[in-house]
Amino acid sequence: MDSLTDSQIQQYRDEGFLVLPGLFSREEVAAMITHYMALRAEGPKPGDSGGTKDHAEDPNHQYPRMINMHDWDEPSSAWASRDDLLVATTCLLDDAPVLRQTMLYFKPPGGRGQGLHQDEQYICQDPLLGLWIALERADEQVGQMVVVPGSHRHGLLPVEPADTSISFSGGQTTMPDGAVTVGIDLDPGDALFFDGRIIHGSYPNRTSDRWRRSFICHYVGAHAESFEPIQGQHMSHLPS
Ligand SMILES: O=C(O)CCC(=O)C(=O)O
Repeated sequence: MDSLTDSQIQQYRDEGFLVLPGLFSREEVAAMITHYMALRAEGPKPGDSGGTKDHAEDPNHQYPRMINMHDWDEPSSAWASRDDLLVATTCLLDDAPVLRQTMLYFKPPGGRGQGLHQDEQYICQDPLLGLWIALERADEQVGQMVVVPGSHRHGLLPVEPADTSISFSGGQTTMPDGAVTVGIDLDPGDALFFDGRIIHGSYPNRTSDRWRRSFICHYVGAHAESFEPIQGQHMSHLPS
């Protein structure tokens, strides 16, 4: 891939997200699942997050989300720095991308989702871009990614406590009036690019036999600005 098309870039600007089907091959994502399951089986890693402790039955506690694997795992660093990803993120950020974060969300059968939020309510840099790669089929039953199209244009919104019976994170965005959520079905290897201000998240994996593993990267532009959050607009402002 040399570039995204103008209409792909425009869709990202207008809607706040863009899907690129089949960015990774089926063989690549199968190898990634094998790789990350082996890493997970090694035991705890720095920054693991199984979510709020009030739902001990949540299988995310047995398979906590890994973070910043690119700091200590060479394949993660290589996957997050692939040329095609950097071409796409350069077009969408209109700047040179700098890898800010990687995550591996295992979301086993029965696992809670993540309350709907804006990524800049966690990472105070703008512009920020999320990239979500489906390692296996992600549809409504397994708690696919859900977005509120166009919501990046609201700017940052207040945060509030999430319903931790369905969210492994304790906070969520206060929904603006008229917000409509859309679930994004993805097949293995499909990529979802999303703006750091779009409202997004996921609901629980309601199946008893399907996982919803995903490789997630966040990039900032080389000229991104750091900002101080306004009180009540950052997840750390919620009572713990
Ligand atoms: O994978 C999910 O369900 C949510 C991920 C997410 O919200 C994020 O990476 O910012």
